[in-house]
Amino acid sequence: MALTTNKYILDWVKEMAELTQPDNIVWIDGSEEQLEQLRREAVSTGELIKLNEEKLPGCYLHRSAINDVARVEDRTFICSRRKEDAGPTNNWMDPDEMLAKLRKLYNGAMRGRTMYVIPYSMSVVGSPFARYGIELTDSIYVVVSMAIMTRVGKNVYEALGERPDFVKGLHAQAELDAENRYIVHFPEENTIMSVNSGYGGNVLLGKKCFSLRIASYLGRKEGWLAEHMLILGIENPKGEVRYICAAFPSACGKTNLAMLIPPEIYRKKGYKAWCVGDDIAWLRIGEDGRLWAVNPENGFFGVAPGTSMKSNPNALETTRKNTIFTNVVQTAENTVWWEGMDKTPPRGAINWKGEPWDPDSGEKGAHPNSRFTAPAKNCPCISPEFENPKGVPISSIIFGGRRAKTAPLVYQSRNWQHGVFVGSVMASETTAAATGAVGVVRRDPMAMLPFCGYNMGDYWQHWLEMGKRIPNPPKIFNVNWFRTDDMGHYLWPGFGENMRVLEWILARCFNEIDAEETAIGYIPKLGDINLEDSGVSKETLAELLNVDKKLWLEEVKGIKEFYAKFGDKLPGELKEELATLENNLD
Ligand code: GTP
Ligand code: SPV
Ligand code: MN
Repeated sequence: MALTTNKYILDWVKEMAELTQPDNIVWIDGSEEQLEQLRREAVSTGELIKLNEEKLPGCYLHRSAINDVARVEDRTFICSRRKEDAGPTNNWMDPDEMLAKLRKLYNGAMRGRTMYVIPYSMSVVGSPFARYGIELTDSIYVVVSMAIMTRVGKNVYEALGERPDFVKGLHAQAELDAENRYIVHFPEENTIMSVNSGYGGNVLLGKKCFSLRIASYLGRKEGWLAEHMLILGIENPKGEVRYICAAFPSACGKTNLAMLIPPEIYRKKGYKAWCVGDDIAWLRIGEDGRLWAVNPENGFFGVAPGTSMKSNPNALETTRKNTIFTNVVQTAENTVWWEGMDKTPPRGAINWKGEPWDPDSGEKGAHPNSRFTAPAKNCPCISPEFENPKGVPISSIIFGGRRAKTAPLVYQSRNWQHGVFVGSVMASETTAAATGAVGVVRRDPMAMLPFCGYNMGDYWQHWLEMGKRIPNPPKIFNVNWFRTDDMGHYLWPGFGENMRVLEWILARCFNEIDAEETAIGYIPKLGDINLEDSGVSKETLAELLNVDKKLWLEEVKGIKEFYAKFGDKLPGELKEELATLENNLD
């Protein structure tokens, strides 16, 4: 039975059901009873595997199809009416043409299956930040995952009333055919359509599709920002909490930084770290003239490999109950394992593909983009402000990526405009989070290349205009945890040790420390990064902070090529900043 009288929802569900022809329609109410019933059903069909209840209570394993393990950027479209509104970095097709193509793929796709109607909220229901969505799907995995990642429940219908302003999402698994897989956004219609996939990033439509691609479009219209950023609070010994946002591309360290545990020397002094979000931030200008951030999500869809008691104990702890694991190793005792969890791969286990796995074979047991879907409230360091509808005030915005060379450990921009330039020229090595080559350096402005729902040139302009409207803007920095020596070893220990860099960043934000000016911006004075007990020598720090002019002149060439794609849409301010950089390097 329908759980709403909202005519826009009822009409749309009816229309989509006529197209996809499911045998039944089930209205999701968000209750634990209904979710439990669905989990049982999914276990009975093999869609979910119940894990060891004693060791991992309430946890499940899911395996996606072997050809369906990551986001598909080449099959992701922004179908605005005008091509120029999607811009040179997005795939585009005329909306009518795309709809005709999609209708064929959806036609009868749910025959013999059930359509689930999921009402969900991004951020706390009823809060001024909250935005609502309805996702239609024929996958129980999607229903139970959305119930972790977002706020699913009947109260969404109450909050929405009879209004039409919800994001429509249609997902059908269809044949899981990679050749006909499409992740399509119609920003002007508030609509998302996903077909032929079952992988989280392509089908949990509240996440990248809504909270970044659609929300970035809304943010531009309404004067706010939707960003691919973690939100972290650092509490100092005086008990003051200062908040940062950080944008790193996929699989470049957001979840790890968001759940950071400060090194012992900091803990002893009374420093603490609080996680507000690990992937997405919605930012607005507060009445006090600062920028305020909320995390619209309710859970973490985190990278499993590399997560260990050493690298990220908080993430591991978060996944010990009520978690869905995707494409990891299933051990003989029905628990989970992945590369980098510990040094002893399990014997007699099953790999991510569901086959018996020999750790000596040289083949990986877990897929490099295997993930956990875990409730935010499980996280030991979840911030007391996590559900605060006002969000948290941001002192610093940090951009960063994976660069073996070129980018120093940290540098600060000279001002907001220069900071926008720094974000716009970010580059990073590609990872397994999207299909395609791994380890290739590409431009990924603000870590939003795959997630901006409109023309990236307009997006930069929007950033520049936001800066003019924020009386007390955050200071903008760039970090690189991934610089290597000539043997390819990381020079910086990373993870919890990144606290040492955050300390400098926050000191800069509150005008508590000097810096050294270079061609690219401000860098720390050698003595100003605390290296006590870090195992890092002053010489290594000097190498990490080195700005190699030759490499940066190469960089300028790359930036020019990239900027050229944007034609008239490239803001003049960014051209100016590029000229300044080139001058400074001479
Ligand atoms: P998405 O969920 O795809 O957006 O990724 P993310 O940005 O949250 O990345 P995550 O924190 O999951 O880290 C991805 C990979 O980078 C993991 O394998 C981590 O172990 C590794 N990593 C994270 N932080 C650091 C660091 O400071 N240094 C080094 N060397 N590796 C890191
Ligand atoms: C990312 O790729 O940045 C992720 C995972 O956070 S996904 O939901 O697949 O986008
Ligand atoms: Mn992400």
